[in-house]
Amino acid sequence: MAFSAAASASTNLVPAVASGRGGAAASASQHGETARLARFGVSSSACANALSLSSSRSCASMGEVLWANGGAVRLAARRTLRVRAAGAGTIVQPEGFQITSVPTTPIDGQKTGTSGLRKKVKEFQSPNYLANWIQALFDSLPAEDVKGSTLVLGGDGRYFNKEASQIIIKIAAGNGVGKILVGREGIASTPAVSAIIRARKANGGFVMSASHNPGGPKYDWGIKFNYSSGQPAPESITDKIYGNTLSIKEIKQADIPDVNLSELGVHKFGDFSVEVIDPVADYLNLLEEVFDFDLLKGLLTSKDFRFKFDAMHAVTGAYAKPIFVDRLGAPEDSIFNGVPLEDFGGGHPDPNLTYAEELVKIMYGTDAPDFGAASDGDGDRNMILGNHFFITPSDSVAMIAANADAIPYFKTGLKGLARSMPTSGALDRVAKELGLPFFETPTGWKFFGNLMDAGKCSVCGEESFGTGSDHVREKDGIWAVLAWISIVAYKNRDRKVGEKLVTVADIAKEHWAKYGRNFFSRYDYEECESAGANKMVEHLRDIIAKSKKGDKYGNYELELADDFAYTDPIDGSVATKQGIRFIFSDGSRIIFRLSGTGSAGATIRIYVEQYEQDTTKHDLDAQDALKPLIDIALSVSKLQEFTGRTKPTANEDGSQAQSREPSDQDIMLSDLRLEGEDDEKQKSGLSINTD
Ligand code: VG1
Ligand code: CO
Repeated sequence: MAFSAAASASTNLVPAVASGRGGAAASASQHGETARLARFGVSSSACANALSLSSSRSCASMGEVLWANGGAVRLAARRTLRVRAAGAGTIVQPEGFQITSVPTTPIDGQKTGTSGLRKKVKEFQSPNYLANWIQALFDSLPAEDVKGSTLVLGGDGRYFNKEASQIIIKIAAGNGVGKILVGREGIASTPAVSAIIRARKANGGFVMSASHNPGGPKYDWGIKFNYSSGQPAPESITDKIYGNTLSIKEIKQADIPDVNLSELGVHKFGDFSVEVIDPVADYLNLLEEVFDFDLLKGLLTSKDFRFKFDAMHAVTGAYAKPIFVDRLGAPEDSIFNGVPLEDFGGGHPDPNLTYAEELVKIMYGTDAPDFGAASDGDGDRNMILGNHFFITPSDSVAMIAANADAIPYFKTGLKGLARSMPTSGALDRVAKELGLPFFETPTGWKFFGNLMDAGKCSVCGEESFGTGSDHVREKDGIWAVLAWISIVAYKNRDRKVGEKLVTVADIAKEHWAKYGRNFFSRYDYEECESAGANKMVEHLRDIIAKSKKGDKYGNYELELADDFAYTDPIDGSVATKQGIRFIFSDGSRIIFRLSGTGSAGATIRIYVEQYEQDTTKHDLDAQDALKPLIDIALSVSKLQEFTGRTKPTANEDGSQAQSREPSDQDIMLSDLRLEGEDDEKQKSGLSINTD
């Protein structure tokens, strides 16, 4: 018997106050409106940004029923919670609502990966799947972070977030949480959740997102928990959650009605309350402290600077217009795919040269704009493009650090720099030049948090399109875009209209001339059969166990081969088996890792890197520069033998996603090139399937 929390509620709803826009009107009926909510009720340019809509603004074209009732709002929400409740019993009855103890049994496989728990939507929809994990989380936190605590709830707007929000709210109330701050429509980007946790001194927060993984009924859903300084939960907590999922017996669930998340306002249920907040405000306030908005505005409103931002129908659609257009004066048509959709418009919300295809075409087309950027599902990744130019993520973090004087937040100097292990060594060179403390961490943002809390790191990044700073404890897509616009604006601060612009490409080339260029590329073999992938890793572990300094690999001489392990310099925690590294005497590297964010099978990632000091070689195609290393990577790993794969499914940093299935026309790694309609990019002479 499934427990049904149907509610024709008359909650003690306090009309919206936080918006300052008057909260009299309310989106009323939630009856069967999933389809409309799928588009967040947005269907016309007049309502181009549903999430920044004033609650009282009429938006008839949305086809939504908006109605006011003299300042009071009645909810008529009716939803079925997928919480199995056989034998459920009331355990407490605090003022305002009952708490039910719902018996449950452990569900296998709820182990958190690189960034939260990610599975197919169907799995999360199965009875108690999400509820078990949420309860296991509450069972893992110290009492002071649960009883009477304040938690933030946000998400990227993907399919299942609506139902998930209600489940999380009810279990939070059932466990004695005092207050949930939830972004309107359940929306808040990952960096915004981090910012809100910090600004409101919350005990932690949830992000409902599988990040860059596709969304929709057939695709992925995910949940992440961030702790009190806004950082992704450390492994000590995620391990505990996993342990609790294996022994869970009951879910504590408040019998409260579904909360209307469409309107700003506070819903009170005895000692528990849910405040629906503007997901942009706290985050934008923070960005205004970090950047020189006048400098940014000067460039974005300049007649001869053209900017494009691709929100990929993901969460930054809710942020792009309020920030870039309304606040910084960029033209409205700078933003495209700017409406968050439950299925991201059928796309893959991953800002790389493969999936942000529309933006890439514009930036590599005729009469291309000066600056292009994109962000991922939950707004923590970014891609930066100039006119016919791609900034690799590994270069991006290095270049931001090297140009930090363009950003007021860093005016007292950088505290230190950090990158994930597979990320190229470009940042290391900047740290050395600037005499800054430098850290190499395992993959995943959670490892940067301690360094930042301890005041040891200001700027950090990952090769996977993640860049950020200690203004929050997450990577931050919009921050990275504003950082780059700041750099371009700063370099052009004395320029008169009509004079040549110092371009994104100029900034990159100047950087390479000073520091040398780290050619870098990553290849993904997605959804391989797990057994084969694991065998390949075991094979590589055998090789590193036998290898020694001085071993020859083609023309390369081995310096070190190991399975990367990291000891956190702050709390001493140790993370082992974080990626197999072959480091050669000239600093070149080959790295193998299994992804921790997939929802099916195993994804093998191969990262290759080679440093080049010689400026005359900086315009080489990275695939050419890296070919010898790629050949070694394939032969040493015996990848084809173990997985049956003859080519990668994606070169995330550049080229293209070939069909997920190996086809007859096998393309060798070294032949990866943009093809067909992408000829334009080839002609440009710039290697875009690189690093
Ligand atoms: C990938 C990236 C990693 C990133 C993680 C989360 O992990 O490689 O650098 O931190 O995704 O990013 P993995 O384990 O699949 O390699 V996101 O934007 O999904 O929060
Ligand atoms: Co993300």
